Formats: sequence, C-alpha cells, structure tokens
Amino acid sequence: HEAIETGTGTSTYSGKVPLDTTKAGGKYTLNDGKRGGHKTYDLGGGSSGTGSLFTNSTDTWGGGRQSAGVDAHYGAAVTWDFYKNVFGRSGIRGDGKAAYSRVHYGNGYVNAFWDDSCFCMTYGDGQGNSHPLTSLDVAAHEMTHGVTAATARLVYSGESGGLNEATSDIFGKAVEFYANNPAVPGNYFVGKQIDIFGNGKPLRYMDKPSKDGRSKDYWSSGIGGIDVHYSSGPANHFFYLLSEGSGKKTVNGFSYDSPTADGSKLAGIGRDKAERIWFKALTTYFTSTTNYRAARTGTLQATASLYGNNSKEYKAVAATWTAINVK
Ligand code: ASN
Ligand code: ZN
Repeated sequence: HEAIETGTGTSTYSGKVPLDTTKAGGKYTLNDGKRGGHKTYDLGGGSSGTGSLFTNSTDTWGGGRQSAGVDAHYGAAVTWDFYKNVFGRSGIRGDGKAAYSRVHYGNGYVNAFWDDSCFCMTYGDGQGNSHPLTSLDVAAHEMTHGVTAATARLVYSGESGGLNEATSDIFGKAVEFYANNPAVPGNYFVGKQIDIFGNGKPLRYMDKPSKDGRSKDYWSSGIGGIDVHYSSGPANHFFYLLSEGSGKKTVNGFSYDSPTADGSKLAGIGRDKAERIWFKALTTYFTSTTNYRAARTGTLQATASLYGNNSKEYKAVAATWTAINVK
C-alpha cells in the first residue's frame, strides 16, 4: 500500500519547504505522487545509474546529504507547478509524465545538467563538495532544457544555441518569481545562490549581460560563434527589457540598470506578458534553426496572436528587439 504524503524539508537554498512524498512499508521516499511520480535519487558520488531513492523514517527531511535532495525535489515540484498553472503544460513533455532528479553526482562537480536521453536532471556538489548546484533557478533552468527539447528543439550551437540557453535562463528566473518563496526573492541574476565564484556574484546578469565579462548585451554578426552561455546574452537582455524596461529599476530589493544599443527608452510590459510571449513563441513559432532574426519574427507572431498586431505589446516587442540590435 502506497500513500501520497506531504512532508517538509530544510533545503540548502530555499529555506523550509513543503515536499510531496510517498509512504510505503512505514517509510517515506522522495517520490512526488502529485506530479507524475517525480523521484529524487542520491548518486552518492557516482556518475551513472540512479543510486538510491531518498528514503527516510519520518516525513521531515534535510541535513547532511538529504539537503541537496530537498532542493532538487522542491525545484522539480515548483517547476512542474509553474508550467502547469501558468501555461497549462502538464510535465516537461506535456504528457503528465515525470522526469527524475539525481543529486551528489561525482566529486567536486561544479555543474548541473539536463539529459534528454534519461529524461532526468543531475546536480553536482560544487567546489569541495560543499555547494550543491541545486538552487531553484538552476533546477528550473535545467528542466527547461527538457521543455525546449520537447518543443522548438533549438539546436545547441550557434545562435539557436544561445536562444536555447536564454530560454532556460528566462524560465529559470520566471519559476523563481513564481515560487514567491521569502527565502528566494525573485531576481534577474542567474545562479546567484550557488556562488560558483565564491565572491557572491551570479553566473549571469539579465539586465546587462556583459557584467559577467563575457556575455554580449546586443546582437552582432558572428555572435553565433561564441559559447551558447554567452550568446544567450542578447535574448536574456531582451527578456529583461521587455519585462522591466530600460534604465534603473529596483525589484524585490535588487537593483538593475539596463542599457539599450540605440539609447532608446523602454517602459517594459511586465514579466507575466513577457513570459507568455516567449513561451508561445517557443512552443509555436520557433524551430530547431531559429536564429536571432527569426526569434524577432517568432515573438512578434506570438504577440500578435496573444494581444493583436496593433497592441502596445506588439510595439514593445518590436522596439525591444531593435534596442538589442535585432532589426
Ligand atoms: N548547466 C549547463 C547548462 O545547463 C550544462 C551545460 O553546459 N549544458 O547549460
Ligand atoms: Zn543551460
């Protein structure tokens, strides 16, 4: 006999969180019966297979090696809820089926990744095995690679690769805002909590991507030749500008200052609409070979279909692409 339960966990990055679990034979497991049976495994430093399903004698989780499991399980649940409640999408492939998560991958592994062949995501423990790569925005970023693989299938190189990466950053941060978790105020800095550099700085900045020293703020010819985590810059910047507008702004206590290539001033149409436009474009108009120019066209088609081609939203999308030099 199995029962769906709701426990609580103390996470590494998201404070105390509810966790949906399963009870069987007097024991609890990180098996989320409310979301397709999403399971979270402990790889125990291994790099293949599934290791062991997190199991506990009570439904209170966290501490030691469970903490990273709590983050991963929570991140998967919130990401599922975001896609379901905001876009009506049931699971990564829209078929109600769960993926699964694996934590404690390898030794001192400073990355996390989605793998479409196992339909799973995997998290390393970070430098010195002490900083798991399991923050909410990272979890949602990786799961969004699964959504992209199931929809536009943007090829992971060249400009389409940059758009693939940006899609993961965009919805990674959208999920964080959606969670509305007081321990994780929504922001536009990617991977701030995992502190990969050890100096408190995020991996990427959506308001001004070049702040990381590598990403591009604006499109230019040849941008498809750089790493996809940097050619994502203009699209991340597009999403920030479309949501919040240009210039100085403070959101949830975080301060931003977002420039435009042409000096134009943009007001922003709000994050919810910007998310809706990007999702509609991703799932309806983008293809595997969509580049920046085609992304402009695809998001304009999405905006016309959602808000009309005479709408203020349509004008804002056009002006925002122009502001990052995609004309
Ligand atoms: N964490 C990285 C990413 O999601 C892994 C990779 O480079 N594919 O982009
Ligand atoms: Zn990625």
